[in-house]
Amino acid sequence: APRRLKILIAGPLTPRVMHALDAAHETARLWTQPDRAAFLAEQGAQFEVLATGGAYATDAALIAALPALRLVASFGVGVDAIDLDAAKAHDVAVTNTPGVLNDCVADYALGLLLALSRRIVEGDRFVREGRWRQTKLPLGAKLGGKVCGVVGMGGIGRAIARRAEAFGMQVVYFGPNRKHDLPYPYFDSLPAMAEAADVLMLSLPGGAATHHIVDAGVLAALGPRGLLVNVARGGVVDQDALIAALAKRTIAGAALDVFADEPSVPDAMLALDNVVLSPHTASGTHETRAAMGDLLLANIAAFARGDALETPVV
Ligand code: 8YV
Repeated sequence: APRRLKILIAGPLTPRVMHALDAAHETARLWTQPDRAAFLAEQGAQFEVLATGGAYATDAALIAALPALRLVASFGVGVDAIDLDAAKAHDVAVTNTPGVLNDCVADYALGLLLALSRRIVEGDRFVREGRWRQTKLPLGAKLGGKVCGVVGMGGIGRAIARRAEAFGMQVVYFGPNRKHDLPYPYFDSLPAMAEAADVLMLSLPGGAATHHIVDAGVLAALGPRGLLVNVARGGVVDQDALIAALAKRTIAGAALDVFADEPSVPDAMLALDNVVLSPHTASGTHETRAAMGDLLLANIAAFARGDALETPVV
């Protein structure tokens, strides 16, 4: 029989996931503790599992405060909020929820690109504000025939590439490795790909290795007709450089689901008319969030049975 585990829940997960954890295990909620440090000092030693998500930091201090910890099970594919070195050093396994969100995140990335290139959000405001009677919405830009540069050709990048092809775009990609099973041209330099591309679609992992990989130089290379879509992490873009590039129109526009310091969006960004803003919701469908929750629960269930984890992060 699977063991009942002592599970610490780092922050609010979906109600269904929390209900399932409460029903099968002994749980505690870290975010509701009035004194987090005192709670961890008194009770931290009992938890074997930390159930968390991309918005909650699992840093070295938290891992050190949980000496019995053996599993960090995270809701979401991105693990940049987890100190993987500290986890490894303390012999803590980490799982995430890859694969199940690829289609919805890619759908949303193309939705953001269409919203930006075809001025869909602007058009909605235009009609609501009664401007249709006086004037016309400015023209947009066609996607077909343009070059779509995918930055990070993992599961999400591949799903974006298939959709971009269906829109008649030519796909190219940048990442640490060429993928030999893909027909698309590969670039080993991001500035060189930005120069060649009309659109940059960011679908790469966040964290130290990719911090500000999209900098002022990459934006300059993308050029005055270039469009940027980010469904990855805010930290992969130098946000100040992006605001400057959008304000000076050294790129044409951006559509952003992620930001440097969520949920804060700088006033200078809010003031721009060539950016579409979205509240980190690319995976946010009933179906995908349920599948992500199921995978998180399946990893914890495998751990409780002593079986191999479903989706360990390597
Ligand atoms: C989630 C995400 O909304 O999977 C990810 O990495 O950013 C999103 O799917 C987020 O992680 C929820 O915690």
